[in-house]
Amino acid sequence: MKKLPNNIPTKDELQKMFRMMVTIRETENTLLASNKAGNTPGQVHLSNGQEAICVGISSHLTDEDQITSNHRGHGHFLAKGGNLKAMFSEIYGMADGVCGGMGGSMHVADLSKGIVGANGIVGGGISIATGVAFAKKLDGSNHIVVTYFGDGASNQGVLMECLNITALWKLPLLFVCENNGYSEFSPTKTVTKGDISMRAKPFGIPIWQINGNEIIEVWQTGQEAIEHIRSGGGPAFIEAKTWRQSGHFSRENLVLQKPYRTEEEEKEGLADDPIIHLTPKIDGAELIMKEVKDEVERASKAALMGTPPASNAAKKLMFSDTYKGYY
Ligand SMILES: Cc1ncc(C[n+]2csc(CCOP(=O)(O)OP(=O)(O)O)c2C)c(N)n1
Repeated sequence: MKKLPNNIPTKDELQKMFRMMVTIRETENTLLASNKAGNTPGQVHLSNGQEAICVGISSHLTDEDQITSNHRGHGHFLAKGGNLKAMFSEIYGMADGVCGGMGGSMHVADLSKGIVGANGIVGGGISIATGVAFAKKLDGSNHIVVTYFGDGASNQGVLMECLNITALWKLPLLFVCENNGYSEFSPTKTVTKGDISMRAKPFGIPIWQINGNEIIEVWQTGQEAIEHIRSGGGPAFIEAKTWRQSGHFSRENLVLQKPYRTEEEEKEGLADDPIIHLTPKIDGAELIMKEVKDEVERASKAALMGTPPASNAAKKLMFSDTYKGYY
């Protein structure tokens, strides 16, 4: 296990990261309200409480670096530079969404920003990232790939396969496990044995286990891990402990027969909030929060004014020209 580094972000960097964390939180809250109002086709998986992880990591990435994400991917998308209004439009199923309104919440992607995509198949993003990292290695660039996945996904066999090959071929991949305490409705400790990060140990991959609710810790570790990868050292693994404030999906309370976490747990979890931790360090935090609230509200309202894709758009948007003639 690597020791925590002690470099620190500048005041400006901290403020930028605070703004992004608040943007993600406000976006998720708006999506929950939109979901209740019937404006999202299907459910949404919200990342409230987990914002510091993708924001801290993304602050070391460029558009040429790429990420893969999971079903809880709105924050990953925004932190990597994805467009807010285009994401709302996508989740509302509108033609001007970032994927033409065809992908929805679990498939937000924007290749121009290095966002290879969210993914509804648990663990699916890990293997896609491994392929992308292989391509980067073949290109000879020093750009890297980050794959975000949950503690539940770490029990998928594909993680072992990808740890093995990325270590053997020294691929430029940062594994980021967002350990938020639950896999759907199962507390992690009831389905997962041992320290997740230790799964990378037999492959000789450097490991950091951090508090994912402390942005400075995430930023510091992200910088060190990414430097290791960019300098050709091969993959790195960060396990960031956090707590999922929202339900597994937006309106789980409508289908759950009994709660899977106690009131005490909820109270403790909500108090350990990455935005609450960071706020005292930010000058003008209140103003930033207000500006962000207005910006998010405007983006959501503008997205709702869009129109759904035409019915014949499915063929054009879902199949590449390579397969012309097959459909
Ligand atoms: C291959 C596969 N198995 C099962 C599911 C159903 N499923 C959706 S989310 C989820 C839990 C994932 O937990 P975790 O990886 O910890 O992510 P979190 O939801 O906590 O962010 C499961 C089992 C799925 N989508 N894909």
